[in-house]
Amino acid sequence: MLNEEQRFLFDTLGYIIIPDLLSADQVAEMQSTLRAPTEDPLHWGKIWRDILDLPNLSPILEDLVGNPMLREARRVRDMADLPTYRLDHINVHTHVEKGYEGRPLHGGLPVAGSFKYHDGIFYNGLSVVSFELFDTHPNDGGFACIPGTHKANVALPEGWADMSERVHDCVARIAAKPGDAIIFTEALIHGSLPWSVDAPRRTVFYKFSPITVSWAADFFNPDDYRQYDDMDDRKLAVLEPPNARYPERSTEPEPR
Ligand SMILES: O=C(O)CCC(=O)C(=O)O
Repeated sequence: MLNEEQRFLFDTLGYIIIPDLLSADQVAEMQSTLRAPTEDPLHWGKIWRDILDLPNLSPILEDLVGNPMLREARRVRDMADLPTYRLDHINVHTHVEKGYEGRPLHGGLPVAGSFKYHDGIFYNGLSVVSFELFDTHPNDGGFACIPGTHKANVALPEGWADMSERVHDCVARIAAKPGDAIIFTEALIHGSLPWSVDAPRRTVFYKFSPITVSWAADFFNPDDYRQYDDMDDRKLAVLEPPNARYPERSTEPEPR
């Protein structure tokens, strides 16, 4: 789970960086199996499915997007410890080359995500884990956000969203090295800076939602992935469509 410093930073800023979340080998495996983003990345290789339940990521997602009440109810009933959040969709950016104009600032309440903190519990809507596969130095381009705007009450001023010509001083340029994960709520106002160097930018976004919620109109079907030996009940649970995880539902991963 997040430590106290990370909890403070996520609550205050709307994002955190987890250094070295992926090992050099895992990054190399992603770089070598990356394909056209039109295909389902979960069929590209084991690493793409491993990300569904990494031991150093899942507890953080439980903290940010999971459902502690459901987790406790399952514990009391001696049921399997399945993740209490779901994969909403995956985006893979392979189009970012020198000259890319960037993607305007977007997100924010209540358009894309939601954010609340109460009694020690985070209630996040759509939340993103972004993995850079190459270095993104702060002035080369990459992820940008206006820290704290996941709690903003006032709309983004006219003309600030487009970052192709001018980036307002309040926009933070967030650099990451391969293997780092940037975790942010879609309630945060964020976007992509213009990309200005010869090296490409390749970024993988796994986006998670609370179990009953979906941003995407299409859902994963756990049955499409049961054929892989590396899939287990926890990974299948992350791929369930939105539902309250009531017992004996048709998509329940545990043996019926
Ligand atoms: O380029 C980035 O890292 C930002 C991506 C983004 O805007 C998003 O995932 O919604």
